[in-house]
Amino acid sequence: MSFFPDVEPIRYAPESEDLLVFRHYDAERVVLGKTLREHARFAVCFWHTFCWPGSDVFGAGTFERAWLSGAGGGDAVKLAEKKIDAAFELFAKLGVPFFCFHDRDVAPEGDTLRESHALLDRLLARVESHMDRHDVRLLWGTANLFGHPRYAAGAATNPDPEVFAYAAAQVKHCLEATHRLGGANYVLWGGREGYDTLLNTDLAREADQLGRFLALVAEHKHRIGFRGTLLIEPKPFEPTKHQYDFDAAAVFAFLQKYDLAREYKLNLEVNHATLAGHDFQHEVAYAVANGIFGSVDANRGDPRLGWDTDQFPNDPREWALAWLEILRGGGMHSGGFNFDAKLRRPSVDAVDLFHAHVGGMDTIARGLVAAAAILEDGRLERFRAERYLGWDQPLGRDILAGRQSLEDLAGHVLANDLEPQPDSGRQEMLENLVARFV
Ligand code: XUL
Ligand code: CO
Repeated sequence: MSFFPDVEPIRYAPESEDLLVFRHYDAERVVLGKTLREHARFAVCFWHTFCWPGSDVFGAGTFERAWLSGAGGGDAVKLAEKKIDAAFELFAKLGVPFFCFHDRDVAPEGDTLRESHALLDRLLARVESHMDRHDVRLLWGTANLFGHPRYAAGAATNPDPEVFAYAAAQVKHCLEATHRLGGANYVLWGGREGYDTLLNTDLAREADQLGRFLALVAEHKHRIGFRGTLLIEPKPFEPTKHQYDFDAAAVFAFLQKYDLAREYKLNLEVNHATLAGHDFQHEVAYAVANGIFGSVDANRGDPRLGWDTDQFPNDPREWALAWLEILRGGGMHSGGFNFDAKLRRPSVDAVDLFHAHVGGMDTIARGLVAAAAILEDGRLERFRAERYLGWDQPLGRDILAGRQSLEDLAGHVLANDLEPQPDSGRQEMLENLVARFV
């Protein structure tokens, strides 16, 4: 049975007038020594694409999907099976090499944790059989530690240690399932790890709890021999007023405090960067500079809306700038580009899922091709390198090597009557240079 009978596998056809083709994502095209498929490692997520019915806080779901209701009745397991079948049909037709899921996306929650584990195992067997037949792998798995009411006041940071224990049991099972499926990474987004008011919150205590939780996850990863990367996904707020994993810098400080910086990298999401008041490029550059860049949740926010709109990417320039940082850092390793993005509610047809992903993949491919061309052109890199040349001279080298005290530096300036002259930063020229490629 086909869930998308009207959609043919998407082809790369840059000259075509058809709107359901790739115009930029030529998976086999090689730039900087790798194919676009290998560079981008695209992934489709289960939650927005297959689980979300198009509801919002003001209204019910707008999408009619055979795997959410309808034929087959309300049997939750039957529907979950259909959802998995539909997902793999979409992955294959889009030609994406990866997918991502939360435990509760693929299997309904049972009455007890034991039952939830059994349901997940049963449904993941179906996922595995699809993975055997299609060339699709798991980019990352994650546990949903935010949906159930037990987690309303946090999971690891809950005032009740029994909730911590429950979350630990859930993550243990999901990490093991991710390992079984050969996942390349495991993600921890701090769903409700944060607070709404300090009147009832002991911030220092909650940080220690979270530090302990993440240490336990890392320990277990090694115990079971999972070789994938552990990733933390920063977000500044929503659902809580203040999320602890605010942005890349906050997470890096946290990881260092709890001696976890060798165990975790970051899964950076564009819309989360926007909410934190950063350009996405900044978050990527910061993570690369500190050796914690891991993976990307690809989407976009709205410049006038202060919440997580999770729209599909459509700005090649934004992606060219992000790619520049990623490529300077050596490219993607275990990570990839996961479309953590959803349709707008009136986009009710299943074909809209294809238009959305095709546009997102094309946008990111365009950014990649542009960034590779900028690097090959070399002028941007040369300009930046030359701007710092002084630091390769004796004065700069001595300062960084700790061979100059404040006393020495003051003496140097006074003895030589130094009056440094500014060199132009040439921002406008560099913006024009980038515009030539995007
Ligand atoms: C929430 C969000 C999540 C994580 C996975 O804003 O981005 O979907 O990516 O839990
Ligand atoms: Co995300």
